[in-house]
Amino acid sequence: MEDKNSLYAQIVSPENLVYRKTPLMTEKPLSFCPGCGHGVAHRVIMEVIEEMGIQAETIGVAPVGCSVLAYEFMNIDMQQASHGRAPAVATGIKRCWPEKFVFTYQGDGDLAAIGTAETIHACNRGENIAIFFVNNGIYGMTGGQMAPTTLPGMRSSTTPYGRDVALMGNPLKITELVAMLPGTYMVARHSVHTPLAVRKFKKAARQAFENQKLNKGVSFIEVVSNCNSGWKMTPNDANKWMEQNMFPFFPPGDIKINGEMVTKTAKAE
Ligand SMILES: Cc1ncc(C[n+]2csc(CCOP(=O)(O)OP(=O)(O)O)c2C)c(N)n1
Ligand code: SF4
Repeated sequence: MEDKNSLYAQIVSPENLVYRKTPLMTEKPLSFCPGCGHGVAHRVIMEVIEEMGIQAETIGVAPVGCSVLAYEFMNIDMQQASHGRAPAVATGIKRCWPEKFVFTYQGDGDLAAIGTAETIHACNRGENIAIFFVNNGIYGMTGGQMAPTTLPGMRSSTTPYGRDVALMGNPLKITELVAMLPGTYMVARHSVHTPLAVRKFKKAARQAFENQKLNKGVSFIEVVSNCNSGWKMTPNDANKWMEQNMFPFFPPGDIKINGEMVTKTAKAE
C-alpha cells in the first residue's frame, strides 16, 4: 500500500494539483516520441475545443504520418484520410454538415508533398475549415527522409550530407504560398516548444475555430515542430536547433489576418 507521506502521495494529492489532462484526450498513451511537438499540438487543439464547448460539433480529419493515430487520442469524432487527402475529405464533411467545426491535422510530408494539390485547391476554393500543419522539416514516421520543407544543408536520411539546393531544389514555404490565395482568411505560423509559444498557438487555434462561424474561408496554422528522433537529437537540442535553424527560414508570426496580408513575414526569400 502507498505510504501516505511518500513523495508520490504528496505530488498527487488534490491540494498540490497543478495540471490536469483535458478530457478530450483519451487515456491511451500517445505513440509520439517523448519530447515531440505533436503531442503538445494535439493537446492544445483539444483544449480549445473543450473550452469552446464544441466537442459534439467538431470533426477532425487526420492522414498518415506520425499523427496517423490521432483518432485514438482525440476524444471527438474523427475521420482518417489517406496521405495528403485530408483537405479534400474535410471539404466533403464540411459541405455535408456546414454547421460542424471541421479541421485537418497534417504533417509536412503529407500536406506539402503528397497532398500539395488538395491543400492548394481547398485553400483556393476557400473551404470553411481549419488546417493544422505540423512542419518538422522531414518525413518523421517513415524514417526521416527529405520533405519539401527540409532546409538547405539540413541532413535527413535521404540527404545525409545535407540538402543540396542545386541538386534537390528549394524548400517549399507552402504557408506563404497559401496565404497568397484568395480563399484563405487567416494564415499564421506558430510553435509549441515553450509555454509562451503554446499560449500563442492556442489563441490562434481558437481563432481558427471561431472563424468557421464567419464562413469566410480557410484558417491555416503551421506549427513549426521538432522531430527529435528523425533529427537524431535530444528533445532539448532539437528545440534549440529548431529555433536557430527553422525559425529564420519559417518565421513564426501572423501572415494573413481577416483576409488581409500582414506583409512582414509573407515575403518570399
Ligand atoms: C499515399 C501514401 N504515400 C506514402 C505513404 C507512406 N508514408 C506514411 S507516413 C509518411 C511520411 C509522413 O511524414 P509527415 O507528413 O511529414 O509526418 P510526420 O511523420 O513527420 O509527422 C509516408 C511517406 C503513405 N502512407 N501513403
Ligand atoms: S518520429 Fe519525429 S515526428 Fe514522429 S513522433 Fe517521433 S519525434 Fe515526433
